[in-house]
Amino acid sequence: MIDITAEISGVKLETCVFNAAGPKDATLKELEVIAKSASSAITMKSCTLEPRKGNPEPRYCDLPEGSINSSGLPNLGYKEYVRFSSLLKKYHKPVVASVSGLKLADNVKIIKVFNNSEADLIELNLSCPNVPGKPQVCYDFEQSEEVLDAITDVCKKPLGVKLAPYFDFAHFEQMAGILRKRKLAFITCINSIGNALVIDPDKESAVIKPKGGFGGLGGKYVKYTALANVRKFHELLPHVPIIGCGGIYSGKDAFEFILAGATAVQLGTVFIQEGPSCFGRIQKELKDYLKKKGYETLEDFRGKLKTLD
Ligand code: RRO
Repeated sequence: MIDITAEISGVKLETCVFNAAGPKDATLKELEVIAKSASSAITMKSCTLEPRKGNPEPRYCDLPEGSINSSGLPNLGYKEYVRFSSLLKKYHKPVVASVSGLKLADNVKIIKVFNNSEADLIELNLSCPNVPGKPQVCYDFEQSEEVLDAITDVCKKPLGVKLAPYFDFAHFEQMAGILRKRKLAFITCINSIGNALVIDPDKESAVIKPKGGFGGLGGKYVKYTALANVRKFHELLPHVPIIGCGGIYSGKDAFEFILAGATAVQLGTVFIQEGPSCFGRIQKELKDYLKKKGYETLEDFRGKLKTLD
């Protein structure tokens, strides 16, 4: 028997593969599709205090090897996701609430209500690239410290943070220093790579409407950046579970993330492009790959990446 279960802060996942916050997870109908799929948890769309329609359409575009989006946090408002977390309990899977308040006071208020909800894990999204006029919090280290101090103070559930990709070792170290000082149940690496620009040369136009065409890049284009972020944070914070996200399309991709140090992986663009069958397919591919390698559990190889020096 190949075991691909995972555990995050006492929350057991039947497999290490589930959905990422964002794609097709804003309504109860969409969440029930995830609940009925092989996804091992149900992650809900990042929520704000008030409902939001999001940015003007078109705000998402499939690309040959991934996606670009500037959805702009369309969501039903946190109260609905608190309600959904109880309604989804009947599927007997962990529910992950994603919180992305537009200011610190909003996050505090939302988290306080989720404290008394049925959500199992809370992922604080510090990395949304698509709200006009709102820079990504996790690129501002002072603000990140302030937010994390306030949130870790009030949050009674296992709390994780979702980070944008970093590209410089000094930035990894700065963020790891901040995270090390706070009690975190997990880190999710990475959100989409913010403010990419995709151009249609025939139309001589950007492919999405908001922000002059700038949006978050996802899918295969970001896999190697995501792997680097998982690896670096695993090296710097070896005791914090990391959820890898970014360009996972196959069991082998999932294997690479775990080898880099991930405890679990989330699927984003592939779920949009393939639909809910991606969860079972990637879980099966991962199990088959472990079998081929003679591994029985994820612990056999987690974080054991070889380097050439
Ligand atoms: O809704 C979005 O535009 C969005 C969010 Br909140 C996020 O965290 N990452 C992303 O690529 N899009």
